[in-house]
Amino acid sequence: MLKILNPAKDTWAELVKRPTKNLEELEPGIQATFDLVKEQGDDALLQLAEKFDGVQLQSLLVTEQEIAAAELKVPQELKEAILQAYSNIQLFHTQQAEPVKQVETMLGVTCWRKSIPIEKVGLYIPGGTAPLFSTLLMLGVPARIAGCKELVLCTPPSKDGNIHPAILYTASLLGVTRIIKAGGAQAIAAMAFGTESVPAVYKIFGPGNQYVTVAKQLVSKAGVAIDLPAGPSEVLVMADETANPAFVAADLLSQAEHGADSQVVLLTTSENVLQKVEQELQAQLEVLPRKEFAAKALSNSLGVVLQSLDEMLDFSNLYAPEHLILSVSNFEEFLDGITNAGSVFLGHFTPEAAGDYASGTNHTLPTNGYARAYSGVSLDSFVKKVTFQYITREGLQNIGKTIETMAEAEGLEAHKNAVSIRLKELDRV
Ligand code: HSO
Ligand code: ZN
Repeated sequence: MLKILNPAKDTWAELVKRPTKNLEELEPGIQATFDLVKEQGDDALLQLAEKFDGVQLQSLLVTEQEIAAAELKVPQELKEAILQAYSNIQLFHTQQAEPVKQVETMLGVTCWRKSIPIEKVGLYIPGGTAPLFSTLLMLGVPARIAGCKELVLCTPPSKDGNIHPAILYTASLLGVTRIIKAGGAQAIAAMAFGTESVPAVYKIFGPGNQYVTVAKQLVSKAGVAIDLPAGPSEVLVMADETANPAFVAADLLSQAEHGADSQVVLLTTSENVLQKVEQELQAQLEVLPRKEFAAKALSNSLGVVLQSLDEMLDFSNLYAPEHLILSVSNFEEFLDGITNAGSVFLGHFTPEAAGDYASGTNHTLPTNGYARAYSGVSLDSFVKKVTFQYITREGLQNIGKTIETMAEAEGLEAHKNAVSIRLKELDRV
């Protein structure tokens, strides 16, 4: 962890920059994958599963038997944990639904807005070193609450051609319509353009490696919506003298273990706290199974000593972290000052892992400074908000002149006429 003591304010903008990667060079290869999927459909997916996942698949689609077999493999304790998390996530996201409010803006002019589910959504769950069934819950639960009709899941198979049983168990709880053994850019292409087995969807969600990230950016240019511009995970912890260094280190490591490119930041007013956290980091790192990833991530990370709590807040707002943990005694005093963060964890007993799994909030959040303007995934991500209006005859008489005057001033005579022609008719009868 790079240690920085009282950096001058004019250096902050440089400090909050994430280690950037230029992903544009991946585009031609991904475009070639897209072309293959468009031309050869399922066959392309089978060929690429052999090439990239090292497996000759009998079938792309997961069968009912595979789901039933997976269910037997998930330990009871894990099933209960998944059900508890499901219930909390459902409770929190159900409350995000907005009641339809009809507003009469002028007498006889009524407007309202209604959420309509996106009919077909694609969920991508990466393979690799961690089977992220928790991410499937974070995407599938709000999709179900929103009322999306088709939930298509793509996830890469392991070398034996199977998908992790907890992913299949979670998918079956959610009533996922179709589960396809496909990963990488080819899975994104299949969900965007459709193949014999994979229905084309209108919006694609979920994390992934660089290839998946670039593939999502490319399909979004082609008119398929995506959830968020994804980047490596990050956490920023603000710690005062009351912080427990072991807790702080554990939180930093819980994010660092995601991947070598994760970034963690510690802000503190106390050099003593920074020193103790560093000792704890070393001790806790030693026994972590994913020590290699976490150590690499720590080497890109920052420990910054600042002069006051207010300075910590300013720095954090400039950084706009995906996760912000306030390990301070008086967190209430900070709440109004937080302007940029994906999700915030308050006090000494609220680990970020709670939000990652089970408290109820969503863990698909804006990274890489996007928290300045983007929100995390929520119920809203799975709906479109459609406005409606109804104008009575009297209403048009009330609002007509305003529209005519404005249309005329913009030089748009046909717009004006759409009102005038009706007003004339009303005058006549
Ligand atoms: N912290 C990750 C989500 C996750 N953590 C999934 C554990 N499993 C999102 O930044
Ligand atoms: Zn996590």
